[in-house]
Amino acid sequence: MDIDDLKQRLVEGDAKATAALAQQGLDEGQSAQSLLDDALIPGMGVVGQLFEDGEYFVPELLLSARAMYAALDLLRPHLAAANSKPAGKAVLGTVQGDLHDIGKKLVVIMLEGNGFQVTDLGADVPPDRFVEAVAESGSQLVGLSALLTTTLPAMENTLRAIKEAHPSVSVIIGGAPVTQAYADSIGADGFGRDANAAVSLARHLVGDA
Ligand code: B12
Repeated sequence: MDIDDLKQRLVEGDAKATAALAQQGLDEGQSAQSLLDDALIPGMGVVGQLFEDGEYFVPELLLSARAMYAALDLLRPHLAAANSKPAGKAVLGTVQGDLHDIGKKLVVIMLEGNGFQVTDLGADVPPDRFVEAVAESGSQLVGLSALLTTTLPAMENTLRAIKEAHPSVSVIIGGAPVTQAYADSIGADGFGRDANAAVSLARHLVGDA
């Protein structure tokens, strides 16, 4: 399986071919992590660039997102490697007003693969829903995702609401427009550039607690 082919099919938004190539890669012994890091994540970057250049519009983004999901479903069991010891509980979601949930889903998959029990609230999640979910699940950690500069303020509001209701809960944040400086400025407990960084942060903050 040619890794560039996989990337290209994702960029084209061909879910069937993307899934078939990802499966072929796995069958041939390529690691799920390398399929993600060398084809799928860079592929979504290309899609973003095409959108920025005015060559792609929302329908094309949606097709590529669908192809990404098709591949993620296949990779999930391989990424969620056996780690039976529960490492902690976490609530994850994309903040209110923001529909981007691929990156958040990747973080969920990687946390689960590292033994975290995760409540995934999906996308466009109002602050109250995070507050409730922490209480319901008894989580020690919340992860907030945002992909739009316009939804960064929702991240801050959500963080405030969570900290007010649950002062001892750690809140980590991530997503393309998020930086360490922004995380510091709103008082988040951590910022992760990617899903692996999210796992390190989670382990550091609450793991084995
Ligand atoms: C796919 C996509 C969509 C899809 C989303 C489908 C879905 N189910 O997710 C759809 C079509 C819905 C969409 C809509 C829009 N989009 Co859009 N979209 C994208 C695109 C191309 C890819 C995003 C993606 O999936 N990346 C791949 C994942 C793996 O990366 P990631 O999300 O960054 O996540 C990683 C890290 O950030 C981190 N991470 C993420 N979350 C978290 C959380 C925690 C706690 C931690 C620690 C880490 C972490 O780990 C992840 C894994 O490594 C980006 C371009 C880009 N370069 O990001 C534009 C982009 C984000 N979209 C953009 C825009 C403008 C829009 C629209 C406003 C377009 C429109 N005119 O309608 C709407 C907004 C809708 C809304 N209200 O949310 C802009 C945002 C510009 C800005 N600065 O605000 C971008 C950057 C495109 C561009 N270059 O202009 N979009």
